[in-house]
Amino acid sequence: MDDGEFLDKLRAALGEGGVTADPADLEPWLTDWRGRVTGNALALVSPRNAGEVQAVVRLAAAAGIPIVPQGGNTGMVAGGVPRPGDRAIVLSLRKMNAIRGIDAGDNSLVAEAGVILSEVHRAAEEVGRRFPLSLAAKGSATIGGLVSTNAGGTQVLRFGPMRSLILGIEAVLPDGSLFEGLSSLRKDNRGYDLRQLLAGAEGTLGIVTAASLKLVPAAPHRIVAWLGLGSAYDALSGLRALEGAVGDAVESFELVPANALALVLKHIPDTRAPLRSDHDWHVLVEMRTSGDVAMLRTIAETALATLLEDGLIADAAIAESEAQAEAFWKLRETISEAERIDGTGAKHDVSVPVSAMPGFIESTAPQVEAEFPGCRVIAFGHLGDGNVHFNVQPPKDAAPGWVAETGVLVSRFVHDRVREVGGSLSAEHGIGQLKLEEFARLAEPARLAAMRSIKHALDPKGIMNPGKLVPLANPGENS
Ligand code: AKG
Repeated sequence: MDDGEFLDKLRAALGEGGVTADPADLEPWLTDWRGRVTGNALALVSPRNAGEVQAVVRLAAAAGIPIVPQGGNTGMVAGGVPRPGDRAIVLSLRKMNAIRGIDAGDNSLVAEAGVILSEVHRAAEEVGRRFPLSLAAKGSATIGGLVSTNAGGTQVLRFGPMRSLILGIEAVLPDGSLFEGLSSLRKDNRGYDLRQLLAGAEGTLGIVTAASLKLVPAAPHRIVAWLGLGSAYDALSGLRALEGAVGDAVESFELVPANALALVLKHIPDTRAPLRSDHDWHVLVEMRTSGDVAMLRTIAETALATLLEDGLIADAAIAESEAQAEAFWKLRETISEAERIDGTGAKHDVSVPVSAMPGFIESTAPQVEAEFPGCRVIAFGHLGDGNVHFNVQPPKDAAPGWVAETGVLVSRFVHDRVREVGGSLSAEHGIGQLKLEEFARLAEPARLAAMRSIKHALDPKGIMNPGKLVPLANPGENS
């Protein structure tokens, strides 16, 4: 089947409005949001329901044309865009944007793949519940992408990543069949967990079309504090002390180094430093309750006073209003954007055992800066999950090709240190295209062999998002 015939068949299945091959229409779908990868595609298809996704998959399977599923295109590893030179179609799930149902009795909500995360938050709040996964891109990230990448975010400390919030999944498998796994059962012990296989599979085993999600009771009251401190070690000791005082009310504990805060203050409008004094490290902490917020505040204030007395923190400000709490969060959630404005660096989303993270940061940062003179490490993020974004900005006078040349060496250096402490090169962003070679270099042979077998068993024609997540047996073919 030639490309023209294939596109005609897609149009017959989806209607004219569901398919475009116009380069101007395609353009925004071909580049990841950081602008690091621009791929090629024959067409963009936009199905309106699972039946139309099935029709597309059957046509693509018959023609041997790969499918790249895309949601909000907010991913960090270029998993949702085609590769340069691909003869593929991009399948957008954004038209599948219905919340199919909410059951407050079951504490569950069923959302189609194209529903935006903030819409799920709003819908849950309307019935007195909440969906406890949040991240900076909540206004554009979609449920299908969040499931397919097993996204993390700022509430993993208490509620775990996306995988722990999935009750069921509906997905179109590579042969065009529909896996109807949308139940809201809390217990289901029928062997292999297909939901968890599809979650985090980055579209390589099928296309997630809807998910049944776990809701938790609303906890409308929050205390948000900004702390100034001297080291990442003190930050972790502070977290454990706070947990001792307020228990699992601590939902977020985000580490922000002075250089990240400085970038935000420089590049992001309407931001200002929350503390009068300067500190090497900062922490944004959020505690939530459905009960007596005055009581939580008193306990939190006492705990923070003890941390000050013990010298674990040097200064603290508790937000006095929702507006101030939002202003604190803006400082944390715009670090990524401030870094992007400042210039693309080598990005690492690493995890190590939580107790090893302060030592990892404090020892690896100077090693990187000594090995690659002029580079600056910006290590921020989810300290309590043992996950920081250990990003390395290039020297001020770096040549335009720095990321592709020196940046690759920096990444190998960082990932080797991560491996030495038993960590992972992808804590929450996935593998996509950008981490594929490093994953192939560092993963245990048995892990890779099992992943390739699963991929081949479910997608023998290799049409589902090829070149993402699963390294080929011959590493030279991955790039
Ligand atoms: C975060 O802000 O938590 C992210 O995942 C962004 C990471 C990055 O920009 O490197």
